[in-house]
Amino acid sequence: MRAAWRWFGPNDPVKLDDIRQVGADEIVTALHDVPAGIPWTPEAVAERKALIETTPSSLKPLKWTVVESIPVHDDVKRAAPGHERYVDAWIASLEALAANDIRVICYNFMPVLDWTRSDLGWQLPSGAKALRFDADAIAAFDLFILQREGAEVDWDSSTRTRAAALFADMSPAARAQLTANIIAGLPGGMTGTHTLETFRAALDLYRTIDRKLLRANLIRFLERVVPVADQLGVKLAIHPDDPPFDLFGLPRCNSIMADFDELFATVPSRSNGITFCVGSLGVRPDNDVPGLACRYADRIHFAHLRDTSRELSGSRTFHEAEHLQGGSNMVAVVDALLSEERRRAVAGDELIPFRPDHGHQMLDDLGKTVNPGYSCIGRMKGLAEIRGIEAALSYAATRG
Ligand code: DNO
Repeated sequence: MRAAWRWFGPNDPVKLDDIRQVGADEIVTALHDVPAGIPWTPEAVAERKALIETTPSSLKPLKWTVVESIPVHDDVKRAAPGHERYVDAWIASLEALAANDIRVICYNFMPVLDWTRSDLGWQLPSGAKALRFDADAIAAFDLFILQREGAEVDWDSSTRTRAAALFADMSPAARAQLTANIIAGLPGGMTGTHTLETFRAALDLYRTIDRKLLRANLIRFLERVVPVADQLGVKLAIHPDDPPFDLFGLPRCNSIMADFDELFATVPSRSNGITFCVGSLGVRPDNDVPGLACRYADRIHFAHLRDTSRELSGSRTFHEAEHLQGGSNMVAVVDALLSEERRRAVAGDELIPFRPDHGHQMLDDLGKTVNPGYSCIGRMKGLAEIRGIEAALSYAATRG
């Protein structure tokens, strides 16, 4: 497997010279400063690539191989009038990347929000900090801060009761912090930052769009971009919904096996693939994550190897676990990826780039200003553990 590392560009507190030391050879990044809907130029991509790949002679080179992400403009997700120009811009970005020999593109199709958490620094018993999705806090936001019409029917009665108690106990500062965590944008997020007013307005635009329509819009988008990807040898890797269920009345259509089965059956080209994100898929007890890795093996163009733990049966609360301690069997997932790689090696296909994701904030990173989920040491620990699994399984495979 090809070890990669997400880098947010020149302002990332984790520098390229740090990344040379963590055990990764490839860089995952994007032109994060270009807003959704604006085409990336070949020159801008070349400039960023040169920044990453120009290496002092005594040091190990890094290579930019994966883009995470080209943002899909929200108008495309709604197929709003005039959205075609944003599809054209997406295609222009894809062409600019291919012109620079960057051929793996991660993207998502979640309306309005990208990944969502209630807590960005939840203290673990070890003293390290994790990201957490506390369903009670999210419900408190939905019911009492956002005061969304119809929110009551989306939360079961015990969650509503706990949410009310939680909200009553929260200080104004805690309420403001919760709001910011949910709607003010997270690192690498592909959606804008919101105030309560703009968020309500964005939700409103989805009133008539359900899961089925959203999927139809995704298919429509893919019918335009996949032929270009086919022609340029670019792999498209959709990121599963995070979390993998509807939120704030917004539909999500890439959460479970039935969603991906339909997506791949409708647009069968092998360029139409997946970012296999273990932690996102694993939030659903009905997702057999190693089973999905086997099922979609030849469409896995990129992998996010991190894991999550569901906290309470019947509730949607989860937190980011240590990379090998979550609810999915990471060893079985890596085993599935390695067996797919043996097939690819014979076929002459590219091996799978993967990155560790959402590390804990720990040790010297505690107290530092970091991109939540993207501090260095926790991710480096996750990467080391995954590389350990890979080494052990590869050795076992040579012994038969
Ligand atoms: C979070 C990331 C997501 C991901 C996008 C892909 O840490 O996994 O922001 O980059 O959803 O488009």
